[in-house]
Amino acid sequence: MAKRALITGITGQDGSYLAELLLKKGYEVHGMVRRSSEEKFERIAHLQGKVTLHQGDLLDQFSLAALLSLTQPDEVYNLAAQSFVPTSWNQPVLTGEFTALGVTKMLEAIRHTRPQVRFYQASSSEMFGKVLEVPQTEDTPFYPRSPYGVAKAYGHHITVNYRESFKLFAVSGILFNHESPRRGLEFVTRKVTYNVARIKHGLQDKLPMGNLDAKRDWGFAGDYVDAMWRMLQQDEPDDYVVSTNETHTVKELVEIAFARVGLDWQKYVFTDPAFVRPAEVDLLIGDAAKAKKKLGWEPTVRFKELVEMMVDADMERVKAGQR
Ligand code: NDP
Ligand code: GDR
Repeated sequence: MAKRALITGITGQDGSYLAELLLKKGYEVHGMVRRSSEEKFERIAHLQGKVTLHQGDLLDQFSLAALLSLTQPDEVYNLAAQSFVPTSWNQPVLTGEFTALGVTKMLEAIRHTRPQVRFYQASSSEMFGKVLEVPQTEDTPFYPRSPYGVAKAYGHHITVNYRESFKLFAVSGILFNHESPRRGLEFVTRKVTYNVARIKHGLQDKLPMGNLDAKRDWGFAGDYVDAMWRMLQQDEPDDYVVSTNETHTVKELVEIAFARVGLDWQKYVFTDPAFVRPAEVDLLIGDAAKAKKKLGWEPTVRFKELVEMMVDADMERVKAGQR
Protein backbone atom coordinates (compact mmCIF):
# COMPACT_ATOMS: atom_id res chain seq x y z
CA MET A 1 0.00 0.00 0.00
CA ALA A 2 1.30 3.46 -0.88
CA LYS A 3 2.05 5.69 2.09
CA ARG A 4 -0.19 8.72 2.40
CA ALA A 5 1.08 12.21 3.22
CA LEU A 6 -0.78 15.40 4.05
CA ILE A 7 1.08 18.66 3.39
CA THR A 8 -0.11 21.98 4.78
CA GLY A 9 1.39 24.88 2.81
CA ILE A 10 1.59 22.76 -0.35
CA THR A 11 1.21 25.89 -2.51
CA GLY A 12 4.39 27.41 -1.02
CA GLN A 13 7.98 26.99 -2.13
CA ASP A 14 8.77 24.01 0.10
CA GLY A 15 5.35 22.40 -0.32
CA SER A 16 5.84 22.18 -4.08
CA TYR A 17 9.28 20.53 -3.81
CA LEU A 18 8.13 18.19 -1.06
CA ALA A 19 5.07 17.09 -3.06
CA GLU A 20 7.36 16.29 -6.01
CA LEU A 21 9.71 14.29 -3.80
CA LEU A 22 6.94 12.27 -2.16
CA LEU A 23 5.28 11.52 -5.50
CA LYS A 24 8.61 10.21 -6.78
CA LYS A 25 8.77 7.95 -3.75
CA GLY A 26 5.35 6.55 -4.56
CA TYR A 27 3.32 8.37 -1.90
CA GLU A 28 -0.31 9.34 -2.25
CA VAL A 29 -0.06 13.09 -1.68
CA HIS A 30 -2.80 15.28 -0.20
CA GLY A 31 -2.45 19.02 0.23
CA MET A 32 -4.35 21.51 2.32
CA VAL A 33 -5.11 24.82 0.59
CA ARG A 34 -6.83 27.97 1.74
CA ARG A 35 -9.89 29.13 -0.12
CA SER A 36 -9.21 32.20 -2.26
CA SER A 37 -11.28 34.12 -4.78
CA GLU A 38 -9.01 32.91 -7.56
CA GLU A 39 -7.23 29.58 -7.30
CA LYS A 40 -3.77 30.26 -8.67
CA PHE A 41 -1.60 27.44 -7.44
CA GLU A 42 1.29 28.25 -9.77
CA ARG A 43 3.99 26.32 -7.95
CA ILE A 44 2.03 23.07 -8.10
CA ALA A 45 0.28 23.59 -11.44
CA HIS A 46 2.55 20.92 -12.99
CA LEU A 47 1.35 18.43 -10.34
CA GLN A 48 -2.32 18.81 -11.23
CA GLY A 49 -4.01 15.41 -11.21
CA LYS A 50 -1.15 13.90 -9.20
CA VAL A 51 -1.88 15.50 -5.83
CA THR A 52 -5.29 15.81 -4.19
CA LEU A 53 -6.11 19.25 -2.79
CA HIS A 54 -8.51 19.90 0.07
CA GLN A 55 -9.73 23.17 1.50
CA GLY A 56 -8.72 23.83 5.08
CA ASP A 57 -7.09 26.46 7.23
CA LEU A 58 -4.66 26.24 10.10
CA LEU A 59 -6.91 28.66 11.95
CA ASP A 60 -9.86 26.29 11.75
CA GLN A 61 -9.31 23.39 14.13
CA PHE A 62 -12.27 21.40 12.83
CA SER A 63 -11.09 21.63 9.24
CA LEU A 64 -7.82 20.01 10.36
CA ALA A 65 -9.51 17.15 12.21
CA ALA A 66 -11.90 16.59 9.30
CA LEU A 67 -8.99 16.47 6.87
CA LEU A 68 -7.12 13.92 8.97
CA SER A 69 -10.21 11.71 9.11
CA LEU A 70 -10.78 12.04 5.39
CA THR A 71 -7.23 11.49 4.16
CA GLN A 72 -5.96 9.07 6.87
CA PRO A 73 -2.34 10.14 6.40
CA ASP A 74 0.74 8.27 7.64
CA GLU A 75 2.75 11.50 7.64
CA VAL A 76 1.78 15.16 8.12
CA TYR A 77 4.15 17.94 7.06
CA ASN A 78 3.12 21.24 8.63
CA LEU A 79 4.66 23.81 6.31
CA ALA A 80 1.86 26.40 6.37
CA ALA A 81 2.76 29.65 8.07
CA GLN A 82 2.89 33.41 7.69
CA SER A 83 6.54 33.07 6.67
CA PHE A 84 7.74 36.59 5.78
CA VAL A 85 9.62 38.17 8.68
CA PRO A 86 8.85 41.89 7.96
CA THR A 87 5.10 41.18 7.76
CA SER A 88 5.30 39.77 11.27
CA TRP A 89 5.87 43.27 12.66
CA ASN A 90 2.85 44.62 10.74
CA GLN A 91 0.61 41.66 11.58
CA PRO A 92 2.03 40.21 14.80
CA VAL A 93 -1.25 38.78 16.06
CA LEU A 94 -2.11 37.07 12.81
CA THR A 95 1.44 35.73 12.62
CA GLY A 96 1.06 34.31 16.12
CA GLU A 97 -2.25 32.72 15.24
CA PHE A 98 -0.97 31.03 12.05
CA THR A 99 2.62 30.32 12.85
CA ALA A 100 2.39 29.58 16.58
CA LEU A 101 -1.13 28.51 17.60
CA GLY A 102 -1.74 26.86 14.24
CA VAL A 103 0.80 24.23 15.28
CA THR A 104 -1.12 23.45 18.47
CA LYS A 105 -4.33 23.21 16.49
CA MET A 106 -2.76 20.64 14.18
CA LEU A 107 -1.18 18.70 17.04
CA GLU A 108 -4.50 18.60 18.91
CA ALA A 109 -6.25 17.40 15.77
CA ILE A 110 -3.64 14.63 15.42
CA ARG A 111 -3.80 13.68 19.08
CA HIS A 112 -7.57 13.24 19.02
CA THR A 113 -8.07 12.00 15.47
CA ARG A 114 -4.98 10.11 14.32
CA PRO A 115 -2.29 9.79 17.00
CA GLN A 116 -0.22 7.27 15.01
CA VAL A 117 0.68 9.99 12.45
CA ARG A 118 4.30 11.02 12.00
CA PHE A 119 4.35 14.82 12.24
CA TYR A 120 6.92 17.26 10.83
CA GLN A 121 7.01 20.87 12.07
CA ALA A 122 8.75 23.52 9.96
CA SER A 123 10.91 25.25 12.56
CA SER A 124 13.37 27.95 11.63
CA SER A 125 16.84 29.34 12.25
CA GLU A 126 15.03 32.64 12.98
CA MET A 127 14.42 31.16 16.46
CA PHE A 128 18.14 31.65 17.21
CA GLY A 129 17.87 35.38 16.48
CA LYS A 130 20.45 37.29 18.45
CA VAL A 131 23.88 35.72 18.12
CA LEU A 132 24.56 33.73 21.29
CA GLU A 133 26.73 31.05 19.71
CA VAL A 134 28.14 30.15 16.29
CA PRO A 135 27.72 27.88 14.52
CA GLN A 136 24.17 27.26 15.73
CA THR A 137 23.26 23.67 16.66
CA GLU A 138 20.22 21.86 18.09
CA ASP A 139 21.47 22.93 21.55
CA THR A 140 21.96 26.65 20.90
CA PRO A 141 19.51 28.72 23.00
CA PHE A 142 16.78 30.70 21.24
CA TYR A 143 16.63 34.53 21.33
CA PRO A 144 14.20 35.41 18.52
CA ARG A 145 14.27 38.92 17.10
CA SER A 146 10.90 39.20 15.36
CA PRO A 147 7.29 38.24 16.05
CA TYR A 148 7.83 35.55 13.39
CA GLY A 149 10.82 34.14 15.28
CA VAL A 150 8.88 34.21 18.53
CA ALA A 151 5.96 32.39 16.93
CA LYS A 152 8.26 29.73 15.45
CA ALA A 153 9.90 29.21 18.85
CA TYR A 154 6.43 28.54 20.28
CA GLY A 155 5.70 26.08 17.44
CA HIS A 156 9.00 24.35 18.10
CA HIS A 157 8.46 23.99 21.85
CA ILE A 158 4.87 22.80 21.53
CA THR A 159 6.00 20.11 19.07
CA VAL A 160 8.63 18.89 21.53
CA ASN A 161 6.09 19.08 24.34
CA TYR A 162 3.49 16.97 22.50
CA ARG A 163 6.17 14.42 21.74
CA GLU A 164 7.08 14.21 25.40
CA SER A 165 3.56 14.54 26.82
CA PHE A 166 1.58 12.32 24.46
CA LYS A 167 4.30 10.18 22.86
CA LEU A 168 3.45 11.50 19.40
CA PHE A 169 6.00 10.93 16.65
CA ALA A 170 6.53 14.66 16.28
CA VAL A 171 9.76 16.15 14.94
CA SER A 172 10.95 19.65 14.37
CA GLY A 173 13.35 20.54 11.57
CA ILE A 174 15.33 23.68 12.35
CA LEU A 175 15.89 24.74 8.78
CA PHE A 176 18.17 27.60 7.81
CA ASN A 177 17.27 29.81 4.83
CA HIS A 178 16.60 27.81 1.70
CA GLU A 179 15.85 29.24 -1.69
CA SER A 180 15.04 28.29 -5.27
CA PRO A 181 13.59 29.74 -8.48
CA ARG A 182 10.19 29.17 -6.74
CA ARG A 183 11.01 31.46 -3.82
CA GLY A 184 8.47 34.25 -3.14
CA LEU A 185 9.44 37.58 -4.70
CA GLU A 186 9.74 39.50 -1.42
CA PHE A 187 12.48 37.30 0.09
CA VAL A 188 15.94 38.75 -0.43
CA THR A 189 17.41 36.14 -2.80
CA ARG A 190 14.51 36.16 -5.22
CA LYS A 191 14.05 39.93 -4.90
CA VAL A 192 17.65 40.35 -6.04
CA THR A 193 17.68 37.73 -8.82
CA TYR A 194 14.34 38.87 -10.26
CA ASN A 195 15.30 42.54 -10.22
CA VAL A 196 18.73 41.80 -11.70
CA ALA A 197 16.94 40.10 -14.59
CA ARG A 198 14.64 43.12 -15.01
CA ILE A 199 17.59 45.52 -14.95
CA LYS A 200 19.48 43.40 -17.50
CA HIS A 201 16.42 43.48 -19.75
CA GLY A 202 16.23 47.28 -19.45
CA LEU A 203 12.96 47.28 -17.50
CA GLN A 204 14.33 49.26 -14.52
CA ASP A 205 17.59 50.82 -13.40
CA LYS A 206 17.54 50.83 -9.56
CA LEU A 207 17.25 48.28 -6.78
CA PRO A 208 16.36 49.48 -3.26
CA MET A 209 17.70 47.19 -0.53
CA GLY A 210 17.86 46.93 3.26
CA ASN A 211 20.78 45.75 5.39
CA LEU A 212 23.54 44.44 3.11
CA ASP A 213 25.69 43.27 6.03
CA ALA A 214 23.31 40.60 7.36
CA LYS A 215 24.74 37.11 7.05
CA ARG A 216 22.75 34.02 6.20
CA ASP A 217 23.38 30.33 5.65
CA TRP A 218 21.58 29.82 2.34
CA GLY A 219 20.83 26.40 0.82
CA PHE A 220 18.63 24.94 -1.94
CA ALA A 221 15.00 24.13 -1.09
CA GLY A 222 15.08 20.90 -3.13
CA ASP A 223 17.78 19.55 -0.80
CA TYR A 224 15.99 20.67 2.36
CA VAL A 225 12.68 18.89 1.71
CA ASP A 226 14.64 15.65 1.45
CA ALA A 227 15.89 16.25 5.01
CA MET A 228 12.26 16.70 6.16
CA TRP A 229 11.31 13.33 4.71
CA ARG A 230 14.35 11.61 6.23
CA MET A 231 13.42 12.89 9.69
CA LEU A 232 10.09 11.07 9.50
CA GLN A 233 11.71 7.77 8.47
CA GLN A 234 13.80 7.42 11.66
CA ASP A 235 13.05 4.93 14.43
CA GLU A 236 12.76 7.70 17.02
CA PRO A 237 11.44 11.26 16.67
CA ASP A 238 14.08 13.95 17.17
CA ASP A 239 14.97 17.51 16.12
CA TYR A 240 17.60 18.43 13.54
CA VAL A 241 19.41 21.50 12.25
CA VAL A 242 19.49 21.59 8.44
CA SER A 243 22.01 24.01 6.91
CA THR A 244 25.02 24.28 4.60
CA ASN A 245 27.51 25.23 7.35
CA GLU A 246 28.54 28.33 5.32
CA THR A 247 27.53 31.93 5.76
CA HIS A 248 27.46 34.84 3.29
CA THR A 249 26.44 38.49 3.42
CA VAL A 250 23.54 39.96 1.50
CA LYS A 251 26.21 42.06 -0.25
CA GLU A 252 27.89 38.89 -1.60
CA LEU A 253 24.50 37.71 -2.86
CA VAL A 254 24.03 41.01 -4.70
CA GLU A 255 27.56 40.94 -6.15
CA ILE A 256 27.24 37.40 -7.50
CA ALA A 257 23.77 38.01 -8.95
CA PHE A 258 24.78 41.17 -10.87
CA ALA A 259 28.09 39.62 -11.97
CA ARG A 260 26.16 36.68 -13.46
CA VAL A 261 24.70 39.04 -16.07
CA GLY A 262 27.86 41.10 -16.45
CA LEU A 263 26.76 44.15 -14.41
CA ASP A 264 28.39 46.08 -11.55
CA TRP A 265 25.95 46.07 -8.61
CA GLN A 266 27.20 49.39 -7.24
CA LYS A 267 25.63 51.27 -10.16
CA TYR A 268 22.13 50.02 -9.30
CA VAL A 269 21.78 49.19 -5.62
CA PHE A 270 20.96 51.79 -2.97
CA THR A 271 19.89 51.53 0.66
CA ASP A 272 16.26 52.28 1.38
CA PRO A 273 15.38 52.52 5.09
CA ALA A 274 11.97 51.01 4.28
CA PHE A 275 13.70 47.63 3.94
CA VAL A 276 15.70 47.88 7.16
CA ARG A 277 14.12 45.85 10.00
CA PRO A 278 13.35 47.14 13.51
CA ALA A 279 15.50 44.31 14.90
CA GLU A 280 17.89 42.26 12.78
CA VAL A 281 19.31 38.77 12.95
CA ASP A 282 22.94 39.58 12.14
CA LEU A 283 24.56 36.21 11.65
CA LEU A 284 23.25 32.73 10.95
CA ILE A 285 25.47 29.74 10.28
CA GLY A 286 24.23 26.27 11.05
CA ASP A 287 26.06 23.14 12.05
CA ALA A 288 24.19 20.24 10.42
CA ALA A 289 26.54 17.54 11.77
CA LYS A 290 23.69 15.67 13.47
CA ALA A 291 21.62 15.56 10.27
CA LYS A 292 24.66 14.30 8.38
CA LYS A 293 25.41 11.61 10.95
CA LYS A 294 21.90 10.37 11.71
CA LEU A 295 19.97 11.14 8.53
CA GLY A 296 22.82 10.73 6.06
CA TRP A 297 21.81 14.16 4.71
CA GLU A 298 24.11 16.68 3.05
CA PRO A 299 23.43 19.73 0.86
CA THR A 300 24.21 19.28 -2.84
CA VAL A 301 23.98 22.92 -3.97
CA ARG A 302 26.34 25.61 -2.70
CA PHE A 303 25.76 29.36 -2.45
CA LYS A 304 27.21 30.63 -5.74
CA GLU A 305 25.55 27.86 -7.76
CA LEU A 306 22.24 28.59 -6.03
CA VAL A 307 22.33 32.32 -6.80
CA GLU A 308 23.33 31.70 -10.40
CA MET A 309 20.58 29.09 -10.83
CA MET A 310 18.05 31.66 -9.61
CA VAL A 311 19.39 34.47 -11.83
CA ASP A 312 19.31 32.19 -14.88
CA ALA A 313 15.73 31.14 -14.14
CA ASP A 314 14.65 34.77 -13.70
CA MET A 315 16.39 35.83 -16.91
CA GLU A 316 14.27 33.27 -18.75
CA ARG A 317 11.10 34.31 -16.95
CA VAL A 318 11.55 38.02 -17.56
CA LYS A 319 12.41 37.34 -21.20
CA ALA A 320 9.12 35.45 -21.50
CA GLY A 321 7.26 38.31 -19.80
CA GLN A 322 6.53 36.24 -16.70
CA ARG A 323 7.07 36.81 -12.97
P1 NDP B 1 5.91 30.05 1.72
O1 NDP B 1 5.65 31.40 2.25
O2 NDP B 1 6.41 29.89 0.31
O3 NDP B 1 4.60 29.14 1.86
C1 NDP B 1 3.75 29.24 2.97
C2 NDP B 1 2.54 28.36 2.76
O4 NDP B 1 1.69 28.43 3.91
C3 NDP B 1 1.68 28.72 1.56
O5 NDP B 1 1.27 27.53 0.93
C4 NDP B 1 0.49 29.42 2.22
O6 NDP B 1 -0.68 29.34 1.47
C5 NDP B 1 0.35 28.60 3.48
N1 NDP B 1 -0.44 29.22 4.54
C6 NDP B 1 -0.19 30.37 5.18
N2 NDP B 1 -1.12 30.59 6.13
C7 NDP B 1 -1.98 29.54 6.10
C8 NDP B 1 -3.16 29.18 6.82
N3 NDP B 1 -3.64 29.95 7.80
N4 NDP B 1 -3.78 28.03 6.53
C9 NDP B 1 -3.32 27.25 5.54
N5 NDP B 1 -2.22 27.53 4.81
C10 NDP B 1 -1.56 28.67 5.08
O7 NDP B 1 6.94 29.35 2.73
P2 NDP B 1 8.13 28.30 2.46
O8 NDP B 1 7.64 27.25 1.55
O9 NDP B 1 9.37 29.03 2.16
O10 NDP B 1 8.34 27.71 3.93
C11 NDP B 1 7.58 26.59 4.40
C12 NDP B 1 7.59 26.58 5.91
O11 NDP B 1 8.93 26.49 6.39
C13 NDP B 1 7.02 27.83 6.57
O12 NDP B 1 6.40 27.42 7.78
C14 NDP B 1 8.25 28.67 6.89
O13 NDP B 1 7.99 29.54 7.97
C15 NDP B 1 9.23 27.58 7.26
N6 NDP B 1 10.63 27.87 7.04
C16 NDP B 1 11.05 28.31 5.81
C17 NDP B 1 12.38 28.51 5.57
C18 NDP B 1 12.87 28.99 4.25
O14 NDP B 1 14.01 29.47 4.20
N7 NDP B 1 12.11 28.88 3.19
C19 NDP B 1 13.39 28.25 6.63
C20 NDP B 1 12.83 27.76 7.86
C21 NDP B 1 11.49 27.58 8.04
P3 NDP B 1 -1.12 30.47 0.37
O15 NDP B 1 -0.50 30.00 -0.93
O16 NDP B 1 -2.59 30.39 0.41
O17 NDP B 1 -0.58 31.79 0.85
P1 GDR C 1 14.71 35.86 6.49
O1 GDR C 1 14.71 36.00 4.89
O2 GDR C 1 14.16 37.04 7.16
O3 GDR C 1 16.07 35.39 6.87
O4 GDR C 1 13.64 34.70 6.69
P2 GDR C 1 14.77 37.25 3.92
O5 GDR C 1 15.20 36.72 2.61
O6 GDR C 1 13.52 38.06 3.96
O7 GDR C 1 15.93 38.17 4.56
C1 GDR C 1 17.28 37.73 4.68
C2 GDR C 1 18.17 38.88 5.11
O8 GDR C 1 18.27 39.83 4.04
C3 GDR C 1 18.21 41.14 4.59
N1 GDR C 1 17.76 42.09 3.56
C4 GDR C 1 16.58 42.05 2.94
N2 GDR C 1 15.54 41.19 3.05
C5 GDR C 1 14.47 41.40 2.23
N3 GDR C 1 13.45 40.54 2.30
N4 GDR C 1 14.40 42.47 1.38
C6 GDR C 1 15.42 43.36 1.25
O9 GDR C 1 15.34 44.31 0.47
C7 GDR C 1 16.57 43.15 2.07
N5 GDR C 1 17.74 43.80 2.21
C8 GDR C 1 18.46 43.16 3.12
C9 GDR C 1 17.24 41.00 5.75
O10 GDR C 1 17.35 42.12 6.63
C10 GDR C 1 17.69 39.66 6.34
O11 GDR C 1 18.77 39.88 7.19
C11 GDR C 1 13.58 33.58 5.81
C12 GDR C 1 12.10 33.15 5.70
O12 GDR C 1 12.00 32.15 4.72
C13 GDR C 1 11.61 32.59 7.02
O13 GDR C 1 10.31 32.04 6.84
C14 GDR C 1 12.58 31.47 7.45
O14 GDR C 1 12.17 30.94 8.69
C15 GDR C 1 13.98 32.03 7.56
O15 GDR C 1 14.37 32.52 6.29
C16 GDR C 1 14.99 30.96 7.97
